[in-house]
Parts: sequence; C-alpha cells; structure tokens
Amino acid sequence: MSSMYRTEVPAYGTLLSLVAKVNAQTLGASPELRHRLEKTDTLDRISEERHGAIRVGTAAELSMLRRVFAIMGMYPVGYYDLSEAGVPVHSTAFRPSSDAALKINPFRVFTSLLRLDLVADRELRDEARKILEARQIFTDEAISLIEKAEADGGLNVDDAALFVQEILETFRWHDHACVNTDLYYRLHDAHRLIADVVSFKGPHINHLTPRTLNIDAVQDLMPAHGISPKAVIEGPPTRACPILLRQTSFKALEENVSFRNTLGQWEAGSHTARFGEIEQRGIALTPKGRALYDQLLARSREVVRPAADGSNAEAYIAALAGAFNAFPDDWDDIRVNGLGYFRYSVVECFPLNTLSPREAANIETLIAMGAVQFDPIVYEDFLPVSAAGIFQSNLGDDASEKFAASPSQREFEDQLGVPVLDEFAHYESLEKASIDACLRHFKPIALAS
Ligand code: OOG
Ligand code: NI
Repeated sequence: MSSMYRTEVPAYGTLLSLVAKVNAQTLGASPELRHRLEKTDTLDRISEERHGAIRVGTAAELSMLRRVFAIMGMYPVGYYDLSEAGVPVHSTAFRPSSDAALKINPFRVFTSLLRLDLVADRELRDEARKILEARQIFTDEAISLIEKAEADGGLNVDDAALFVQEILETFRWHDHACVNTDLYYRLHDAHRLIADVVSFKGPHINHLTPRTLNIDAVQDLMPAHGISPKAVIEGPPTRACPILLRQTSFKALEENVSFRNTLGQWEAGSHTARFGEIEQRGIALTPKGRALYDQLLARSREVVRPAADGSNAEAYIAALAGAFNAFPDDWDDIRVNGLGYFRYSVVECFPLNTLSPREAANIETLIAMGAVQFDPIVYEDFLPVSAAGIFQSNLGDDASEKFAASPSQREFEDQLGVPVLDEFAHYESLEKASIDACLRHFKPIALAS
C-alpha cells in the first residue's frame, strides 16, 4: 500500500524522505533517545507508516472490512464520533491489540462510516444510498479468500500473498467517478465528504502516516520542500514529556477525475481527497489524565479557535501552551497523579539483600528505593478533536458544516458486527501485568521472614 500510495501521490514520497531525514538527525543528536528506542522499538522501521485512513459507505462494507482486518490480526479499538465536529461520520481504528502483536505490526487503519442519516436532503440521501448499495468494493477473489481464511483459521503463504494483492484493490484510487457531474456537485454541496465516499468505485486510502521523532521540525520544513502543511499541529502542545498523539498533514491535492455528463460522455473534472500526514506519539493517559487533556484542550479553544487559513496560528499555539501548563510535565508527577499508564520493570543490578520483606512487597516502596523503574506506555489510538481537524483541513477551508452531535456507538457496533474494544482496558492491563511481574520477582524476599 505504501509503494502504491507513493506512486499515486508523489508529494507523499517527498514527505516520507523528509521524515526519514529529520528522524535520522533527531537520533544523531540524542544518544539517549536512540538508546531508549533501541530497547523498545525496531530502529530500522522508525520512519515507517503507523496508520492510514479510509471512509466507507455502508454497514456491509464496514463489517466486511472488519473480517478482512481480523485475518491480519487487527481489531476495532475505540469509537470516535465526528458529527460533533461537523463531519458526518463515525469511526473506529483497526489495529493489533496485544503488546506482542503491536511490536510486530504497529500499523492501524482509521476507518470511518458515512452517516447518511445526518444528511438533511431526503432525495439526495436516497440517491446516495442506492448508489452505495449497488457497489461492490471487494473483488470476487478477495471475498473467497476471506471466507477460506475464516473457515481454515488462516491462509497458507501463497494464499496470503494473493489475499494482500486482492485486498489492495479495495484501497486503490479510481480516476473515473461512478456518478455524473451533476450528482457529484449535489453530493459535494451537501458535504465534500459525502461526495468523496459516494462518487467512486471504492474507498481509496486517503492518507498514510509515518512516525516522526520531531513533528515540529517536519512541520517547519514542509514548505521548503514544496509541501503545504495544515495551519497547526493537532493535539497537545510541544512538551518535555509527550502525551497522547500529535499530528499534522499536508493539504489534500486537487486531482484530475473524469465524470460522465448528461449525454453519457466522459468529461474532465477534479476532486480533492488524498493527502499525507505525520504523527508523533506520547504516553497513554488514564481516564483521569484524558479528562484533564480534554478539559485543557477545550479551554484553549475557548481562547482561540484555530482558523483553517492559519491566520491565528501563533495565538492558538500560545493559548494551547498556556492551557497545558496545568498538565504536569514530569514523568513522576504524571505517574503519582494517576494521569498516565506506565510499564514497570526490575532494575537489573539492584542489591537484593538491602530489601526488607515489607519493602519487597510494596511497588511504591520498590520504586522509591530504586529497585523498580518505570517507562511511559505509548498511546496507540486516536483523538476525535484531532481527527476532526485532520478531516477539516482536507475537506477545504470553507467546509465547516454543522451537524447535531449524535454519538451512536451502539448503532456503529451493530453495523460493524462486533463491539469495539476499550482502549483504556488495553493500557491498564499492560500496566498491571508489568507491576505483577515486578512483584513476582521480589516475592521470595517478601515471603522470607
Ligand atoms: C481520517 C481522519 C482522521 C487521524 O489521523 O486522526 C485520521 C480521514 O480523513 O478519513 O486519520
Ligand atoms: Ni490520520
């Protein structure tokens, strides 16, 4: 998918090289960072894609995608309602769910389902629904391989290669629309996103997102490389202890697309949909930490709402930084305040004979004495306000339709065919498992009397 996308969207290739360059410089300048990443990551894959996104039109498409991703060990985690932010979709992210699986494959697909029920124009809504129901976004071969994998509990090497090739077809770009010009513009006027989902044969991958070790540097360097970034970086401000997720993208390109006119002839037109994005991840927050994050973000947006044209970017960045002064920026403060999740581990050369049984049984004491250390657990999921910002900047600066906020997780899960997994449960179980492993290590001392 990466090489297909690079060929189709050359600016994305430029972004990838820029990310690789900045990551190499960042690692070169900080041996400590290199050492930490060596312990926890695969360094040669540091600049590779960490997520992509697609938008589908029907429950049947969504549930089939769920089956496709399950074959690759990716499961829906989280529910994101974007209607509140003026985008008529709700979403989940398919990703590996276990720690071991995430180490092998940290790639996620942010997947959105169009909500035609939010479109006011009934006639247009029915027309769109009919078109979506008639299309088939999977090849016949893909469908039979999905069924085979499910029946056999997996695929052999040859079928797996074929599976990847056939599924790739679903994500491919189509430069001939399946609606005529008139309908395209009616869909477009209702919301650009509706035109994007309904007008094509399939749900083209609309962006891929490599990981950067210094998002501020890449954002600043983009213009000099002929790429136009969105006005501001989404998410938390620059911090000593990164939290959650920071993202920025380059604006979607206007691409040539052919539409049929009323006489049935192809005519030239254009469509904007595809872009490139970068991300930098920080610590996963507990529900308490997340509530504080949401509160501070909302507070900063009461002061300055970032304008799509970038005219108030500096004021927004200052308001954001100001609001986040209230969020502890020290790992131990974050930990003792119960704001983030940590992975605990035994300090290798700690002299065991200095511990009393009581000390050896208490994790906080073990930390205080230097027998146990802790590292932040990386956030693997997404942020609805940030996602809305990424959507908006790529739907054109004028697109800020209002929809009534209408989260509908139950309905989404019905359409998906399974409940989504709870992101907090994942981090909590990682943290707990690491504490249990430490206490097990010191148990012989704790039990000695
Ligand atoms: C998805 C936008 C959300 C992110 O990184 O938050 C997203 C889309 O535009 O379809 O990918
Ligand atoms: Ni994204």
